[in-house]
Amino acid sequence: MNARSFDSLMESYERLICRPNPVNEHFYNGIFTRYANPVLTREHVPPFWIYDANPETNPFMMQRLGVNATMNSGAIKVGDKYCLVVRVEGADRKSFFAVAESDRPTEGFRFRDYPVILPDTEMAETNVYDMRLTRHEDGWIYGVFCSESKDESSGDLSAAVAAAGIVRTKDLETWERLPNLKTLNSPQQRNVVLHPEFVDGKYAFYTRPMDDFIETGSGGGIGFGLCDDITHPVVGEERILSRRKYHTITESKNGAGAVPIKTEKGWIHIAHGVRNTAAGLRYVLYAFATDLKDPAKVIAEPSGMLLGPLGRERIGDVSNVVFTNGAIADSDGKVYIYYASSDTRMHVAETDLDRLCDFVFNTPEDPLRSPDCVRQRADLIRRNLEYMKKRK
Ligand code: M1P
Repeated sequence: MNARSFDSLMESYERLICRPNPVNEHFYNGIFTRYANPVLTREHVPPFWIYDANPETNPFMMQRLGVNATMNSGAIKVGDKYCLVVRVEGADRKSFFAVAESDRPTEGFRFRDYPVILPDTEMAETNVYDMRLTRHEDGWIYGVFCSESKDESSGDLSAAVAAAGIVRTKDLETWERLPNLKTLNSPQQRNVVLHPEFVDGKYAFYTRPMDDFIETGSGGGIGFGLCDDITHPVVGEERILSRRKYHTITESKNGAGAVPIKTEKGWIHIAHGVRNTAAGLRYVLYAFATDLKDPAKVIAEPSGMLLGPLGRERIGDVSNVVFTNGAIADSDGKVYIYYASSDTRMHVAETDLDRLCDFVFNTPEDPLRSPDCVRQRADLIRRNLEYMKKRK
C-alpha cells in the first residue's frame, strides 16, 4: 500500500464537500422530499482532525485519531447559515459536538476548524451527545444534550446514568454551561428539549422520564415540565403528552426530537418512536401537534410514522434507526428535517409548513386495532373508487 499524501486527502475531502446533492427522484410520498446523498458522513470530517499532516512524523500517512460517525445533529439558522451541531463519534466511542454550516440547506456542509469546546464542569460526565438547539425568546440559543456518566452504584460495568446537560450561546462559538437539569420525579433523562417560549412565565422542557439508562420503564412517554430558573434548572411535575401505546410505533419508547415548530394551527412536534422486533429495536420519526396556548395538550396525532429508515439508511452502527434532533423552519415556509440514519450519518428531508400541517391535521388517527384499521382503509378505497367513477 502506498501512503497517500496529505494534500490528496484534502483534495478528496474538498471534492466531497462541494458535491451537489440532487433530489432522490425514486422516492415520493407527497409529504417530504428525500435527497440522494447524506448531508454529512465521517468522510466530511476534515483530514486535519484525523491525520498527522507531517510526513516526517506520519510516514505512512495513517489516521491518528479516527472518526467513526457523524449523526444526531441539532439544527438552527444563524444569519444566512444553516448550522448543524453534529454529534461526532470518535473511533474511541466518545462523542463530542462540532458545528457544520452551509449557505444551502441540503448540501455543502463544512465543519468549522475546531469542535465545540464545552465547559468541562461536570466531572463525572463521560460522554455527551444529541444536542437540541432552541432559540429562546429570552435572547439566548440554548443547547440541551445528553450528559452521560457511569452508574457508580451498580456492579455492572455498562450501567450508566443519563441527564440533560444545558449550555447557552449567542454565536455557536462561545458556550456557557449551566447546571444539568434536575427532574425531581425521574431518575434519568434523555431527549430533553427546551420549548422556545415562556409558558406561564416559566421555561418549559419536553422531557423523557426514564427509570433506567436504556429502558424507560415506568416512563409513559414524552413529558412536559416547567422550570422557574434556567440557571438552577429544576423540573417537578412532568405531564405526559405523547404516550407510548401498545402495538404502535412508540410501544417500546419515544422521545422528543426537533424543537417544536410554531404554526397558525398549533405547535408541530417531530419525535422518534421505538418498537421492538426480532431484529432489535426499530426507530422511526413521527409527528403530532399541540395547542398554541398549552403546548402540553395534544390536538392532533396522525397515525403511524412520518419517516422510517429506507434503503441504505437501514444499515449502520445501530441498524434500522432514524433519529432527529433538529429541523429548520425557513422564512419562506420550507422546513428541513435533519435526521441521522442508523447512528452513522446525517440526511435531510425537505417539506414545508403547509404540507406538515396537512399531514398532522388530516392524517387519520391510529385506531389501534387491525379490524378498525381495515375499516379506515376500506373507507378511503370506497371514496376513491366513487371519485374515480365520477370522473370517467
Ligand atoms: O441508538 C438509537 C438511539 O438511541 C437513543 O435514543 P433513546 O434514548 O430514545 O433510546 C439515543 O442514545 C440516540 O442517541 C440513539 O440514536
